[in-house]
Parts: sequence; C-alpha cells; structure tokens
Amino acid sequence: MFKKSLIAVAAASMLTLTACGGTGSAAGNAGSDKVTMGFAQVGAESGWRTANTKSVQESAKTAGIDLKFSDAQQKQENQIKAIRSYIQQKVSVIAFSPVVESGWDTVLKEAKTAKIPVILTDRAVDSSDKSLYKTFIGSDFVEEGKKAGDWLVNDSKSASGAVNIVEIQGTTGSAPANDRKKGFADAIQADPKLKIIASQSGDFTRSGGKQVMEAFLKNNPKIDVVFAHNDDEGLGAIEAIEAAGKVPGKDIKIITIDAVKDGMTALSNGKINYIVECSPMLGDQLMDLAKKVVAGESVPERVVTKETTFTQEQAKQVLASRPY
Ligand code: GYE
Repeated sequence: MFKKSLIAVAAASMLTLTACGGTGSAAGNAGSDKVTMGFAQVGAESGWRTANTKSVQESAKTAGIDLKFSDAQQKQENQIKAIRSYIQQKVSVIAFSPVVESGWDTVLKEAKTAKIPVILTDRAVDSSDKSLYKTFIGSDFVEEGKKAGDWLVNDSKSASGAVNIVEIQGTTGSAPANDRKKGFADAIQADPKLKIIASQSGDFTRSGGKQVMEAFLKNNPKIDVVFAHNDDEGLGAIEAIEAAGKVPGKDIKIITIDAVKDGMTALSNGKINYIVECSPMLGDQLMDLAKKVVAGESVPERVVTKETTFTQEQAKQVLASRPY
C-alpha cells in the first residue's frame, strides 16, 4: 500500500483522546447537566475531513457541549478503542463517522448496554439492528455518484467511439466509496460508450490519488476521463497527469466529489471539469440532534444534507465566497 500506512501504524499506537474544555473527571457526566459528547473522527485524510472536524469543534463550542475528540487515523481499531473509552468515561452521547461500513455491532451493543446514545455522522454502518444508533446525519452518497455519472453521460453525447473512464475509489469498504461507485456505475449505464477500464482505491488522499493515477497512466494508453471519489484524489491525479505531459481537464477530463477550496480552485482553473458537492458542515445539526437525543426527544432516523453541483463557470462565481 502506501508508505504513509507505516507511519499511521506507528502513530496509531500513540492514539490519544483529547478533552476540549471538559472537566476530565472520572465521574463523567454524573451530577452535571452539561452534555458531553465523545466524537470519534475518521482521520485527517482530506480537505473535507479537516473542514468537518473544524465544523464539529466550533459547533460544540457554540452549543455549549463538552467535546471529547479523537482522530482514528483511518483505522477502525482506533475508532473502536475511542468509542470504548467514551463509554468508560460515561459521556452523554457518542458521535462518530465510521471509517468502514462493517464490523460495528459489538461496540455499538456495548454503548447500548451502557445506555449511551450513538449518532452516526457523515458515514453509515451496515448493521441490520437499527436500534444500535439513534440517527444518521450525512449525505446521500449514491446520489452524489449518480450526479457525477449524469454529467458525464450528457458531456459525452457528441463523443464518437468508446469513452474510457478510470475510477479512483475512496477508502475500501467505506460508505462513500461503496455508494459513489454504485451511483456512478448506474448512471453511466445510460450510454454504452462509457466504460470503466480500471478502478482502484486512493484511500481518499492526495498521495493515494497520485499513485493510483500514475499506475493507470502506465497501464492504459487511452484514458479519457477520471472519476475520483473525492477532490483530494482528483488533485493527486492532476499531478500525475501533468507529470506525464498531459493536460488535465482537456486531454483527460476529471470529475470529483466534495467541492472544498482546493478542488474548486482547480475547477475554476479548468483542471477539473465538474464537482459534485458534499457538505462537511455537519456540526450545527449534529449538536442539535445530540441535545435532543440526550433529552430523550425523538429525532428523525435519517437527516440528509442538502447539496449542489458545480461546473467550471459556476465555480468561478462562488470561489471567493466558499467557506472551506
Ligand atoms: O468525501 C472525503 C473524506 O465521508 C463524505 O471522506 C466523507 C468523505 C469525503 O475523506 O473527502
């Protein structure tokens, strides 16, 4: 895999849980009506993730919620450790963005037994027992993949002959990688000219996207389109395409998902052709849901984020005012 994973393994063993403004008392929440949230974040793999972390931390502060935050460095075992630690600390609510979809039932049952409600943030789990969490707030990733595919179907209308697509997937087994892949594949079925000739994970990182694209370029003489599951991977692919002496956005078209600042800048500069927005600004809604859940109020079981799409022209118009 990537060299980075060695560093991640080393760093994972030093995983720390930081308390932001909390009392840190072993008595946890007892005797206080302040809401304490344990938040187990995926990592810091992308511009999206950085913006999401900032949103969660700022919204907790504004909402007066005592936030305990941990970074799992894209490792499920670290997230499970963090969740167990939050259970031990008797936080009032646990929120987390599951790095992959499977393998959560045991730890979620432990939280349920301890009567600590869980909110899924950004990514889903595949547990069939829906009572293991209270709600799931985040995007519709299948829809995002579909929007990316619909754009390509329309853009390729006048193309003669096969349109060769390479796909740079997100983290293997993660909800956004599974769902974006599916949504895109479904949409491009509308035109038999559109063919995915290679598909591999870039782990949602810029370096991963670059490495995967380098290999794709080496092995495939004719690549017309890159579909990257996030902006960072697309930005890495741009580096590889330029290093190979080709022009991103022209010789090879690029479609990505997220619409973070760096992605939108590349879209405005013509290096990316289309971006499907995925909003990381989940903090305010998450804190609202957390307060309700802790107060025993009912909440919708699914809260879907509102999102749009951007062409190059649209990106130029909004770039200056993008908040992240
Ligand atoms: O698209 C990607 C990040 O789960 C929606 O994770 C999120 C994805 C996002 O690393 O940039």
